[in-house]
Amino acid sequence: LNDDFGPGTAVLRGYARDREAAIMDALFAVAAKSHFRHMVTPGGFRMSVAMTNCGSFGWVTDRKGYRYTAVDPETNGIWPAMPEVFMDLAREAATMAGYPNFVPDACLINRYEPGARLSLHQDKNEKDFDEPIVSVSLGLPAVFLFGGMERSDKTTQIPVGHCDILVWGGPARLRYHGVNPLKEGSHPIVGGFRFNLTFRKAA
Ligand code: MD5
Ligand code: FE
Repeated sequence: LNDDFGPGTAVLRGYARDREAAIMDALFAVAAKSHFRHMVTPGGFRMSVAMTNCGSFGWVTDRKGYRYTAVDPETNGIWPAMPEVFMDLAREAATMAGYPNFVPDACLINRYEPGARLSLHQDKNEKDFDEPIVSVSLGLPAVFLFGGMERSDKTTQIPVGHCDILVWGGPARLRYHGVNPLKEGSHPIVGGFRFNLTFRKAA
C-alpha cells in the first residue's frame, strides 16, 4: 500500500465516497445531540476549529488541560454513540493500511470554517501509541502540514479533499502535524466547511 508520506502512513483518496450521504447524515445527528463548540486551550486561546465527539470517549480541552472524557462537559451526559457507518469506515480504512485490529473508542469531529486552522501539534493524549489514527476529510479542500518528530522539523504540504482518508500509525504516529487556514469555498454536499473525522483508540 502507498506510504508516500513516510513509513506508517497510508492515503486512501476518495475512499469514503460510496457512503458520503450516510456519513453526513450521521455527522449531523451526532452534532444535534452534542453541539459543535469552540474549546479553549490550557493557555486561554479559543480554538478556531469547532469540535464535538462521538463514541465512548471524547477529546476535550479547557483551562485545565487536554484529555479524554466519557461525559460531554456541555451536556453533562455521555457522548453520542459512534454511528455504525463511522465504525465500519474507520475499521476498513485501518485494515487497508495494514492495521487490521483497530477498534476505535473515540471519534473527534473537527469543523473548519474559512480561516480556521490547527497549529502544529502531536496527538499524545491516547494511552497506546501503537494504535493508529484514521482521519476522514469531508467538504472543502485543505492543506495538511506533515512534520517530523520535533516541532522545528521541516513540514511537507499534503492536499486533502472530500472523502480522502489518511491513516497514521507506527513510526508516523507521533509526528507533528497541522492544518493551514481553510480557504473560502462551497462544496456541493457539505457547503462552506471542512469536517474531519479523527478516529482514535483513546483508552
Ligand atoms: C484534521 N486533526 O485534519 C486533523 C486530522 C487533530 C488533528 O490533527 O488532532 O484533531 S488527524 C491527523 C493526524 C493524527 C495523528 C498523527 C498525524 C496526523 N501525523 O502523524 O501527522 O483535522
Ligand atoms: Fe492531531
